[in-house]
Amino acid sequence: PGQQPPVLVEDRGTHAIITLNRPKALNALSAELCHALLSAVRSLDGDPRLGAIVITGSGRAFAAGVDIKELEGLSQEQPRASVPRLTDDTARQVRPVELLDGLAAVATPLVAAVNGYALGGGCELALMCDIIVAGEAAVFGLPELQLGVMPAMGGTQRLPRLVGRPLAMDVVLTGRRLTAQEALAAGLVSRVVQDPVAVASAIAARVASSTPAGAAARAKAAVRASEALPIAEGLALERELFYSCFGPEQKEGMAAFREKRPPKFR
Ligand code: CO8
Repeated sequence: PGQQPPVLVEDRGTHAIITLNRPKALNALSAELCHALLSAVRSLDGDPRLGAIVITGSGRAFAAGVDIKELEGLSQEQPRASVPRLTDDTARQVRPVELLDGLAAVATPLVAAVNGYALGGGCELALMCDIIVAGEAAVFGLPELQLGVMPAMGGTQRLPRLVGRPLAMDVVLTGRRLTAQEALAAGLVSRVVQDPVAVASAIAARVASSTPAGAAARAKAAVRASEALPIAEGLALERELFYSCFGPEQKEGMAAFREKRPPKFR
């Protein structure tokens, strides 16, 4: 553990910004960093004031992957970890990088602001987020094969669902890196901008100010479910989640429309 905290958390009132903070190691995902990141996201997820969480990296990387120095010590005999609930006791006993699978269960929308290298586990971390905003210098890639292993934080499953098999296979097998513009054209990111943190932050603030937490969480869950469910099941889930919106948020949203005033959700 260094002197610097591995992640920095900034609470902006309506949203929060988490900055991966190992710039000298290009924010490589060490055990300590993974643990701090998931703890931070989980505690922010429980805060009703916060409408979205931005994740970014300090310096010239978003994250250049899992910390290779720590990965080197793994072996085939490592127990397969089930994804645990994060209590401090259990968390420290599980391979930390697998803890990040827990990000999939976070209800608050996650916005990745990819400022530079997003490679290997760093790219896969971005793929776990709900919206990805890239800076012009962003670089995406899955170079795990060049290390004698393969992507294992969702890259082989999420990338083809987002960009299609041909490009995903090209990226996985060749280690080819995608520029921000290529990532945009492929549908991997939704915007390429000069200042990704500022834009991600504006997106987060907009989500927070214009949407109620319950409806945002349901809509996020429904969109995410489209990656896993056959369409008939997805449509049934969507309808069920729609009706579960009818309550205080819907009453306020529709009353505000009728009274020609902005809704007050948070
Ligand atoms: N792990 C540890 N340290 C890293 C990593 C990393 N992934 N990436 C960069 N660093 C360190 C370098 O070692 C270097 O440290 P030092 O100054 O002490 O030598 C420092 O960061 C700066 O890096 P470079 O000097 O290499 O900077 P360059 O600008 O020359 O190159 C690159 C930048 C191209 C990004 C280069 O650093 C690089 O190729 N990094 C590795 C990228 C990579 O292979 N990532 C994949 C890692 S494996 C992975 O993510 C597995 C995911 C699945 C795991 C599932 C587990 C269950």
